[in-house]
Order: sequence, then C-alpha cells, then structure tokens
Amino acid sequence: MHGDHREAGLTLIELAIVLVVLGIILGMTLPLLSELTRHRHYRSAQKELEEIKEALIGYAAIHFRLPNADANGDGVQDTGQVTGTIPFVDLGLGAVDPWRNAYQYDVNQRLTNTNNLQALCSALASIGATGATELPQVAFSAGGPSSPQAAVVISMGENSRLDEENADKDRVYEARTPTATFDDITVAIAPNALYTRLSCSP
Ligand SMILES: [Ca+2]
Ligand SMILES: [Ca+2]
Ligand SMILES: [Ca+2]
Repeated sequence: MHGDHREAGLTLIELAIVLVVLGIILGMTLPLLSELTRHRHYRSAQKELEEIKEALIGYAAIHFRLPNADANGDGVQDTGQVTGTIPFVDLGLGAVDPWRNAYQYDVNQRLTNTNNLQALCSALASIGATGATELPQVAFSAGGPSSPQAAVVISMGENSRLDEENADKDRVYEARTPTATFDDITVAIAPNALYTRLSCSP
C-alpha cells in the first residue's frame, strides 16, 4: 500500500516533467513553424510575381500594349488608370498574394496606348532614351538610383501594406532585401527586357 503511493507520486512527477519538456518543445517548434510558413509564403509570392510578369509580357505580345491598372478591385483594367492593382481577370491569374492582398501594379502610361507592335517597340525604345522623367521607376537598393520601368508589380508582404519608399505614391519604388520595416516584394519589367522579349528590331 505504501509502495503504491510512492509509485503514484513518482508518476505525477514524471508527468510534470513530461509536460515541462513538451512545453519546451512546443515553445521551440511554434516559432520555427511560423518562420517556415513565412518563408513558404515569401517563396510563393516570388513565384506568383514571376508568373504575373510572364502574363504581362504575353498580354503585350497579343495586344501590342500593356494593360491598365485595376482601380476598383474587380480584376478588370480601367481605362486611363496607371496605378492600382493587377487586372487579374484580364491576365487570367489569381486575385491575391499568399497574404490575401491584391498585387499592386504601376505601368508606364505610354505603353498602355499603343495598338501595333511597331508603336509599342518605339515607345519601349524611347523610354530608355528619355530616362529620368519616365514613371514608374524602381531602385534596386535602399535609397539607390532609380531607373524607368515598363511596369512594376508589388506584393505588399506579410504586413499587408506598402512600406517606406513604396508607400509615398510618387511612383518610384524599391526592390530590395526585406528588413523589419520593409517586407514588400517588388518586381519590374525593364523596357529593354520587354523590347527583347517582343523581338522588336530598331
Ligand atoms: Ca476594374
Ligand atoms: Ca509591406
Ligand atoms: Ca516612392
């Protein structure tokens, strides 16, 4: 009888130890799991951004222009809009990034008005020539020099908002390594890259 009590006591101590160990393991595992989820979402967003770029290039090859931005969230481009979200219906793509936010989109206005390949090619060539005055632009380092782009697409990242240089609505954006206060993922289609992809010739 006495022995039974001692066994029960030991079992409780063991149980307590098991619970403490489980707690420690959970405490170590949960942050790791959320870090893995964050990493997976980040990778998915990068992959989707590349798909959006390809869809935009495909759109340009078919329509001889880039689509306008979507200003009202229905996924269909709106005439005259150069900033907004991607026209995901027109591009045949999903509506949102891994954090369930729309992808932001900014397009050079002159590339939305062309209606034949030659006109699109000359517009692309002249963007490179006129340089600094053309918008949108992207800097590829924090505070670095920016260059004009045919189009820019941004995932707002885990914090679900545009950050720092991307938030000031001046149509100049940054594509750079994330920090604690900047988690946007920015991709750009350079005018000369689109020029090459469309097999433009001088
Ligand atoms: Ca729309
Ligand atoms: Ca962000
Ligand atoms: Ca800016």
